[in-house]
Amino acid sequence: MTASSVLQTAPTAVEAILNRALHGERLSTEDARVLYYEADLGLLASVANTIRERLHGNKTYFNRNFHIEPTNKCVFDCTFCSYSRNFQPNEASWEMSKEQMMGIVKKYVGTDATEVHIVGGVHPKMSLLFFADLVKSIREVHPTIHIKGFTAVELEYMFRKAKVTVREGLEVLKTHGLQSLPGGGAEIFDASIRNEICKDKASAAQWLEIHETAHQLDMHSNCTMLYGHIERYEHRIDHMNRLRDLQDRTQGFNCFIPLKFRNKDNEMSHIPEVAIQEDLRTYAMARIFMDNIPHLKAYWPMIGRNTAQLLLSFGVDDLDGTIDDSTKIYAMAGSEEQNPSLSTADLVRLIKQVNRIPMERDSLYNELKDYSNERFPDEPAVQQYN
Ligand code: V47
Ligand code: SF4
Repeated sequence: MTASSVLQTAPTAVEAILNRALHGERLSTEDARVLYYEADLGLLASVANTIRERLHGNKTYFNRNFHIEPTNKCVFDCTFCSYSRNFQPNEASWEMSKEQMMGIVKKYVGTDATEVHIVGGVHPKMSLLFFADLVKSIREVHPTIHIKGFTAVELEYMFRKAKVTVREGLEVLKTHGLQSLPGGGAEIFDASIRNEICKDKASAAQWLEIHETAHQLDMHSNCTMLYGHIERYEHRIDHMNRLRDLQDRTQGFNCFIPLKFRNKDNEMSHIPEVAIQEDLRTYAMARIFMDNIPHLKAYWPMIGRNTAQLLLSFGVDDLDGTIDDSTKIYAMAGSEEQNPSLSTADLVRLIKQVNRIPMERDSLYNELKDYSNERFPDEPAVQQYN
């Protein structure tokens, strides 16, 4: 039975809204509120999956990437963050030199990795010129790797310290080789929530301005939402609505990544993590409401590989990448993924196991390779039931 045939039998308010979504109509924030509070999870899943399959069929995207995390020292003090260490002695912190970071890059020259993702704490000594020079050196050593780097929070601080405008700062980084921006730092845009969880860093307006300017400079970016802490559904809807509005103007977002709040070792550890049903609902709502952002990503190092696999039936079409054990952010926040690394064979198996087509992509979602018929020497048999 399809989602549309279920909906024809009992047109309640929820079903009427879902029917409109299935007919390609844009949902209002009030529609989203009704769905979030009242819709049956099974129905939301069915509609989100129908939309996902209309957009991408059975394809599930992944890429081959590695992370560089230059430092975990940070001038900010977000209450949800388990990763940052301030500048007190004896804190478990690191700070990488340019040479150390280039050492990581050199390891990947000649490999199949297509993207480096640079993200870290906000360190006062790591300036715009430091990062422009780093990006330039990466480009020289590895001319084909796509460089995705720096959250809007890192950029806002760097540009402010360098006394340049957002446009000038982005132009400097772009000229040196930066190609796109990751989606971090968005958290929840609502001012009252932001004031509670990350009051001293880039505001919602600054985050949105940096991404809008990047899009105007032909740089693509991702967007995120940190959910499952002190925010309510209304705040999530407002957040997604602001991203949807910006996307209407620029079409520059590649994907949306809902990030589940993890509660280990941070100032919000007393807040329990939400149940898996809440994760499924949030992703399905995102697929239904964000009608102009092409991809929905489940970032498996944060949500865990099993939930990520399940989310492929709730609107998700992208699992990020192989990562190669090079990120610490989520392990430190309590994710079940303590050493996040999946080989390409693992990732392909994860996708095939739920009858989807594993499709390697580049950073801009150009398709690189369909793995449907690929057999790895050590690939375990995939049991399929339909
Ligand atoms: O902005 C920090 C989040 C983000 C916690 O663009 C936490 O492809 C949950 O944005 N629980 C940074 N989340 C990472 C990020 C990202 C990751 C992967 C891919 C991409 C992409 C972007 O991590 C922060 C914040 O929202 N975060 N602490 C925590 N305790
Ligand atoms: Fe710093 Fe980012 Fe952690 Fe906030 S989330 S404290 S900006 S590293």
